[in-house]
Amino acid sequence: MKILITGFDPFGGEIINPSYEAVKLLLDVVSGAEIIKAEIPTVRGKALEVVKSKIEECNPDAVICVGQAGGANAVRIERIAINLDDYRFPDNEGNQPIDEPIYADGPNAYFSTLPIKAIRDAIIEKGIAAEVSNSAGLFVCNHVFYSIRHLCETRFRERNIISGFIHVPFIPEQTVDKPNEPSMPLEDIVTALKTAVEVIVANHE
Ligand code: PCA
Repeated sequence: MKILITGFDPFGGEIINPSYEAVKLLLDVVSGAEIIKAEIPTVRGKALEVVKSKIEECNPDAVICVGQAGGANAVRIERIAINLDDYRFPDNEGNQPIDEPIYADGPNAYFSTLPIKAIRDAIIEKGIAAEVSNSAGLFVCNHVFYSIRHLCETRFRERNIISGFIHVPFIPEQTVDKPNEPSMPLEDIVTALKTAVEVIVANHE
């Protein structure tokens, strides 16, 4: 089995993004599955281009996109992607769409095709806070999540790729200047992502 896992570059004034910091630390093989890692820009449209070309290049069986959710106190396994861009602030190239559909001809929403509750339960079992989340926001993460699910239902349909999104909290070094914000150690985030991969591999067999 081959799994593509992506993280984002820093945005919103941060100098690191825990999503890619954690993705980088995953081993290249987890439970016998080949792990392909990619960093994607926090830029509307461009982020998807990177994921799409990686899918074309590597032909994965599963795609997990990971992003930072400042303010989260648990790993959030996202359930649903919405066909809407409504950015509260500009992305890394100044794009700030307001109430614009991502695909004019797409359905209003897609569900994750990852085993979200099994992933949540397995992460909690390792002593790390995790929850199923019913909103990935309306910024670049939701944009990528929706677009990947749309591609998996259309252009890549015959490949039977499962795909979904996981949001992760800040890591402690990001909250030194914002002491009221929750954070999670990077090693726990890495363990959570590794656990998600293990569950996906176990479900695939
Ligand atoms: N989080 C943002 C975009 C990039 C990231 O890591 C979001 O939640 O939309």
